[in-house]
Amino acid sequence: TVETGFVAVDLGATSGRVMLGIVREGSRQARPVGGEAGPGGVDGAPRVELVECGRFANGPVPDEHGALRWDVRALWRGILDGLRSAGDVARKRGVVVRGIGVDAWAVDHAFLDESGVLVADPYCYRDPRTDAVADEVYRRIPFADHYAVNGLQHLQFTTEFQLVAEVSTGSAREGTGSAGEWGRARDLLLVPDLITYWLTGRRVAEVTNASTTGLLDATSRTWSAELLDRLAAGYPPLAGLRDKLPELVEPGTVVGHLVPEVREATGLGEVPVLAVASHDTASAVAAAPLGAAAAYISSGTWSLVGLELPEPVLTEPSRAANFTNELGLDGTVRYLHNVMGLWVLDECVRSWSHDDGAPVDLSALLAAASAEPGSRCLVDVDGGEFLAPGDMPRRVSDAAARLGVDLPVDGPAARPALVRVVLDSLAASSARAIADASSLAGVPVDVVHVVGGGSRNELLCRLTAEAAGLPVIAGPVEATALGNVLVQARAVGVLSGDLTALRDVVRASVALRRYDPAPVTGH
Ligand code: LRH
Repeated sequence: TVETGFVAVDLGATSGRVMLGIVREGSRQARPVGGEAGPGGVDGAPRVELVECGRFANGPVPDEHGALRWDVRALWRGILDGLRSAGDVARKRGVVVRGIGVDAWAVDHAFLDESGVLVADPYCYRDPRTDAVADEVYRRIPFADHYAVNGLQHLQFTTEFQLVAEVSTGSAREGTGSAGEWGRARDLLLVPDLITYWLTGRRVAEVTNASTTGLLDATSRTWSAELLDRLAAGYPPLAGLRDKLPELVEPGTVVGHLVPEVREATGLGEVPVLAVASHDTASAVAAAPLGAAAAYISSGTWSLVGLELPEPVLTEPSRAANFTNELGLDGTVRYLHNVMGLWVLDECVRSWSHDDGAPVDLSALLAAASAEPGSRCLVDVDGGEFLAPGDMPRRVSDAAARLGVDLPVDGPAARPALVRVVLDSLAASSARAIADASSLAGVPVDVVHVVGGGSRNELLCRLTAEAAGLPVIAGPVEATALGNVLVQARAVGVLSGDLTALRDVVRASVALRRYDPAPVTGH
C-alpha cells in the first residue's frame, strides 16, 4: 500500500533536522510502543511516524567584526542533503511525499536585494548590538504603547530592535556595514521564510513567526500600520520598512512548489511547499497534547512557558509580568514567558567539554546532579547576563556568589552542584511563569506538558513537577517536527479536524511519561 509522507525542516539554534513524517490510518488496537500510554483516549486516531533523514549542527558564527551571525548557506546545504535522504527513504518505503514545511527559531531575519539575492548572513539575536536599543526605542514609543498592539514581552532582541540597531548611526555595529545592508535590502524575510523562498521562489511572511517581530497587531493578526508609522517617525530610515514586509500567510497555506534547481539537487518531484506554524515554538505547542487546564513548557534552548488562549491578554499586569502574546495555530494565542532554558546548561557543557578536550557525559552529570542536595540557591536564569555565549560556569558561579553561595567552578568534581543549581533555578522559574500565566489569564492550571528536547531530561521534569506542585507530562521530544507535519497533513486533507483532533494524533503516535510532584532529594 502507498503511504503518505510530509517532510519537516526544523531549524533550531543548536541543530537543524529534516524529518519524514509518515501518516498512517488509525486502528482500534493502535497503542503507542515503548512506554506509558498518553492520557487521552486515542484508539482509532491516525498516527505519525517520524523518521530522521538529516541532522546538522547550527550555532552563531562570529563574522570578521566579531558580530554573531547565522551561516544560512551551511544550513541550506544541510537542508538539501536532508531532503535528498528524505526522498530516498520515502522511495524505499513506498511513501509518497505530499508536502514540505519549514520552521525555525523566531525573530532573526535576512534581507534580499533587488535581484532576490541574500544581502548578508542574518545576525543572531544573541549579538550584543541590541543591548541598549529597546530603552532608546521606548523613549519614543513607550513599552505600554507597543504592548497594547503587539502584546509582546520585552526581549531585547525582538526584530524591531534589531532593525533599529541596523539603521542607527552610533550603534554597536557602527562601521561594520549594517547601514549598507539595510540600504541594499528590498525584502525582509524571517529565517524559515527565507528557506521557503529558496525552495519555491516565493516570498511570504508566515504569521506565527511574524508575530515575534514586534510589528504585528496581535488582535488582527496583520502588520500594524500604527507601530510601523510610529517607528518610521522615530527612525526615518525605517520609513521604507513597510514595503519590505511580505504578504502574511496563515499556517496551512500552499506557498508554492519546489523550484527546478531544488528538484534536481534532491531528486524530489513537484512537491508543494506549505507554510506551517513556522515559529518553532508555535509548531511545538500545536503538537503538545494539551487537554483542559493545561500549561506547557516548550523546552529546548529556551523554555517557553505558558498557556494556549483564544485571545491575547493585553492588560497592564500582564505587561508588568512580561508575558507575551505570540500567535499560534488556528487563531490561538501563545501566552507565554521566555525562560532562559537549557541554553545555560548546554553552554556549561560546551565549556567543560572544551576544558576536557572531550565531550562531557551529560547523562552521568545529570545522574550526579540528581544526587546533589537541592535548593542550594536559585539564580535568576532569566537575567540578561546569561544571554551571550561563553564562560557560562563562571557566570552561574558569580550569580550564586551574589546570593552568598559559594559554587566552585574548578575541576569536574564541582560540576554536579553547578548543574543542580542551574536546573533547580530553571524549574523554579518555569513554575513561577506557570503560576503567573494562570493568574494573569484567569485560567486554572492542573497539569504541565513538557515538550521538546528537555522532555527527555528526567531530572528537569521531576524538579519542574516538584517546583510547580503539579504533575508533568513529558513528550513528545520531537514536538516541533510533529507540529510541522500535522499542519501539512491537515492542509492537504490527509488529516482533518481542529487542534483537539490533531492532538489525538500526537497521543496515538508517541509515548508520554508522567511525573507526579514529589521532593527530589539528594542521598
Ligand atoms: C525558540 C525560539 C523562542 C524565541 C527564540 C528567539 O527556539 O524560537 O520562541 O523567543 O527562539
